[in-house]
Amino acid sequence: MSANREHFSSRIGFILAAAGSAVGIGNLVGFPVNAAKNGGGAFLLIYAIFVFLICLPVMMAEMAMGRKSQKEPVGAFTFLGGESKLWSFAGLLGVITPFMIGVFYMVITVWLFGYLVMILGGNLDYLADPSSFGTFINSGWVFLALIVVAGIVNFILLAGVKDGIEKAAKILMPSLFIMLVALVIFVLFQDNAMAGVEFFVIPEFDKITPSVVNGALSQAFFSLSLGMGILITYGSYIDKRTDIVGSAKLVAITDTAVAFTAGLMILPAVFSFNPDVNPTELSDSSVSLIFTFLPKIFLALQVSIGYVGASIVAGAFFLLVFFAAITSLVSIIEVPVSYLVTEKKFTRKKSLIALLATAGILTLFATVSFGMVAFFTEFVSYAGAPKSFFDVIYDIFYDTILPLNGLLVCLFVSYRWKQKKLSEELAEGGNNYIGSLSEKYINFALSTFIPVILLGIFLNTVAVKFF
Ligand code: VAL
Repeated sequence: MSANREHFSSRIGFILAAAGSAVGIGNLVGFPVNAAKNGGGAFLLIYAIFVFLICLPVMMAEMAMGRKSQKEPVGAFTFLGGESKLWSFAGLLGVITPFMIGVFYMVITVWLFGYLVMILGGNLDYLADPSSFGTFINSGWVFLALIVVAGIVNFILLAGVKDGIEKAAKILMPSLFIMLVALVIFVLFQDNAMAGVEFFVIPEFDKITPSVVNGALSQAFFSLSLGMGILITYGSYIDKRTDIVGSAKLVAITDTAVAFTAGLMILPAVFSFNPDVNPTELSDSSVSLIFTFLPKIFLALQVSIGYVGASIVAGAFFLLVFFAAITSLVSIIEVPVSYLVTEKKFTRKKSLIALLATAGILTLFATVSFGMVAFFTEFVSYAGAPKSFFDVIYDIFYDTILPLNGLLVCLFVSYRWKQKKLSEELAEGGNNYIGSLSEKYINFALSTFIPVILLGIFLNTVAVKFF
């Protein structure tokens, strides 16, 4: 164990940081709408099965790789797998992926921040007009918001693992839980809220198609921060006393519970605040839902609690999503930071400057790819349509590479690092893992059907997205 590697101060610190990474824009906003539109309770069931039977073993494998090697993805794959071109490449993908996901995640976080500030400044009525979104993202304000958000992320990461990442999670996560519960209680007591709950949970098995199943697994993978090197990196910040098996279960339960609870907030709000809205108008994209649909819903609350009241509820919602986005963004950017610190012997400060100069520029390109600069707006064309710079990063790194990275982790721990060593690592922390049903299941699943499923998703996504 490397003596000078900084570690989380406690197991709870690690769990909160990992849950902070997991709980993000994906599950707070994307999940509820996906679930409601694609079979309600039936989707929830499939999603929960995927989280626990497929994602959880991958999560444990990533954490175990990080803790055993005490390194980020590139270091972990080479340290545990020896010199091999294939596995160094897998490690490299584990660093490039979060670097690129960080670019589009940053853009959305910047918009969230902009909306939050505008709502607090009394502009909810302006934002409720869906055309305001296009105006805002093409205005100079986004650059100001970008500087502030990049500043916040830098401030947290510069302070390090314990005083930065862990401390931020310890403050932001409990605040997020409190706001979420307060909003859910408020929403559920409004008239007609139960219609939204029904829309969200009543199972409709006939809506479950192969593409819904595929979407549920991708959603679960993204939501749990898998395939992005994050949990390898966070795993390298814990010591042998931390029980990975138990901690991973808690992270998965927290993430799923937050996603479910978010559904109990968003759908009833749609039904109750603005009864004129037809729920089938709900968009599949989290982005248009947050920025063009929900402000209109919140504004309708002014009839019952006044404009200031409606702005407070909307502000609380945007603050909640912003907190979730910041703890996720921090975890995404920490992977390349950790790579530069561990492999290239940069200081944290120098790593952050290097990232600001590289990822920062790509983020600028992505920011102006919504109409401001034609070159980035119509960057390339595939699948018969022009795509912006933002779209390209999203399609490649969110949709396509994540299952590939997950597949590489499964093959690596089962066939290169070997099951016995994985089991020994997962048995640390006093959990009677060796010989348990969990051990048998995890070894079997990671070496057989999980990689097959992930390969299927990867190939299917390539075919559907790019051809
Ligand atoms: N898991 C997070 C989310 O759901 C990030 C890290 C991708 O938004």
